[in-house]
Amino acid sequence: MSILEEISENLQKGKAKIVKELVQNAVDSGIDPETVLREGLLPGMSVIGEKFKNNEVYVPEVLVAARAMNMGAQVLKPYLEKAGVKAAGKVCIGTVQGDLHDIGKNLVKMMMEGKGLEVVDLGTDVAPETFIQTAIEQNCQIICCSALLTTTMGVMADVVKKAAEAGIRDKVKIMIGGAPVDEAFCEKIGADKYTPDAASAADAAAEFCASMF
Ligand code: B1M
Repeated sequence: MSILEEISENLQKGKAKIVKELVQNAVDSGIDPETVLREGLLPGMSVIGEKFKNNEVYVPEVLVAARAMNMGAQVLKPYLEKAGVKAAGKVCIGTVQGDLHDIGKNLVKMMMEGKGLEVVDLGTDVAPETFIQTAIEQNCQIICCSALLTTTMGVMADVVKKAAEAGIRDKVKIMIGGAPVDEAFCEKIGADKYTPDAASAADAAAEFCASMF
């Protein structure tokens, strides 16, 4: 079994300490940190997702796997930050109201920090008003919303609406992402950009900031 397969297997079992060690070993042995993320950690989480859908595992197993995923990702953080061109700008990011999923949001944050962007992390279950207030008070160029539930993705439309009501719609870009969201939804609610993964979200944010300075 390759070290990337071992990472995936142990993540699925929720063995956070082992995942952390394996991720460090993989990087030390010269495997590109982004490959460790894409071919080790993310596939492990996908298997858990499928099993969760099919009722083969339940919330506790998913939570320990999520913890292992986050610990592995933390090891990668400094390496991902070193790579890439530095950009300047400020983003506020959060998972929308009613939604507690934060693994994808944390990855997006990490990749954006890797690009040199300053990221204000509002956490999960974030009300539309909180996104707007933060963008105003902290002079953010971008509001970044994550949603993993079909029942919460609609909150993103409220963020766009509230930004217009607050008179900041032409001053901030609104980016959206998460499994149930797509390009068509982005257009429908009038957000500025949908990206399917953390790396493309970070690229798009850096481009937006570069064009706004
Ligand atoms: Co939940 N859950 N969950 N869950 N969970 C899903 C999302 C689900 C698809 C599982 C399923 O049934 N197949 C399903 C949603 C169904 C739907 O709405 N269509 C679901 C459900 C139903 C629920 C509960 C309602 C279950 C229950 O209680 N009955 C409940 C809801 C709680 C709540 O939020 N109010 C719930 C709870 C949980 C846990 C707490 C157990 C745990 C979350 C732990 C945590 O996040 N700390 C959990 C998990 C882990 C999942 C799955 C298994 C994995 C999600 C994940 O982290 N993926 C998920 C099944 C799945 O996705 N296959 C599932 C890995 C992550 C890296 O991917 O978040 O997609 P993702 O992020 C990607 C991209 O989407 C993108 O970049 C990331 C990396 O490349 N991206 C962005 C994300 N945000 C972005 C923002 C951007 C740009 C890109 O901004 C610009």
